[in-house]
Amino acid sequence: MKITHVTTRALRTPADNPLVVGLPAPTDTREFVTLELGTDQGLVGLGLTFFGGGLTPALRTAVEELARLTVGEDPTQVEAITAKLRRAAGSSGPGGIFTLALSAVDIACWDLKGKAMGQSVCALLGGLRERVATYASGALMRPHPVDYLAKAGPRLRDMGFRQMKMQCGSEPTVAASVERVRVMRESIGGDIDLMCDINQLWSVNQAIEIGRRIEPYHLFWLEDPTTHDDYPGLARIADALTTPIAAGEYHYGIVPFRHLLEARSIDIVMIDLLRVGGITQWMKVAGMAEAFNLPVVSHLVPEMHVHLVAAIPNGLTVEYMPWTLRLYEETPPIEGGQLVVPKKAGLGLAFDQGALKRYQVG
Ligand code: SMN
Ligand code: MG
Repeated sequence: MKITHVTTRALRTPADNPLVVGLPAPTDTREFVTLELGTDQGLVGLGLTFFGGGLTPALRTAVEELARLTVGEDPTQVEAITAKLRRAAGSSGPGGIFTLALSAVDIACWDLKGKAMGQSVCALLGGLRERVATYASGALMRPHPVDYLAKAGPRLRDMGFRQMKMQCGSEPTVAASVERVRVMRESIGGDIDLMCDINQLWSVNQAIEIGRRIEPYHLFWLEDPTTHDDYPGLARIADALTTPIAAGEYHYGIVPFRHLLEARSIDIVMIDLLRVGGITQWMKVAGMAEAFNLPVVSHLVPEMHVHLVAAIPNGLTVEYMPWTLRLYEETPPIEGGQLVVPKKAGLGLAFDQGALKRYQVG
């Protein structure tokens, strides 16, 4: 099989959150770049990337340029393609736009590999489980006041979610942070797994102080309590608290995970498919985590991550963040609080061509 043609698009969608209703209509937007790799066998592989922000046109150009370099290549030879793209990109990697663009190409190659072999990406990668735990994300965000959280949390529970994540970190006092977690926990009861994301907003000492005071509310994990590359600082927090510390979404490529793991900075390894460099690199980090006896969780793009978390023995849960779901004809359903792994070949996804046209920019 050979790659014969390439289609990329930059998209802009409203930044709404279909997990919950009753929120004010969003005014901001989200940007995505899509990739379709066509082949001489008539198969089309799909890929996606984002995090470009205002540089999304540049990210699209990077995806287009890298994808063009794969024309004539066999998409099943993913490491050979990666090596070629790294060489071609000179020293513009390893982080930032190069890696985000590489991820789209890598994902599309894995989709093609699955389609060519008539197997799901999950099956190709190990095929351990048919469904995985998942948690509601994006509904209990930092700008939402605590009384909103107390209404939205039970709604998510009533929708069938057994796990959900809130954000904290911008409260003016320690007491307000503790109160936010207390109210959230009390609104959903003790049976639901509750995670809390700080998105690097606390100092190490703040994280330890507040972290100790919220231990009675039994968080499933505390995420990115401080700066992502303060490896010893994270280790101090992880040592001081019983609550598991999760981090990894901000790291590009595979090497920073070596530092996180060697420094014992984290208890739960969060891997972002787009920042790590795609499916090939995601699996390498999952293996590193397994060797350190640590569980792995995903970041965003649940429709793709479901294959990966389901395929590895240390896969814990998939973040169900609905940002990208409107771009497809169909996405994996949630049954009994678990995400069902698609059985169709490849990623089991098809872009909704109407949505692509509607949201395309440039
Ligand atoms: C997050 C990060 C980046 C974009 C959206 C959401 C958040 C998460 O940290 O973990 O979902
Ligand atoms: Mg996060």
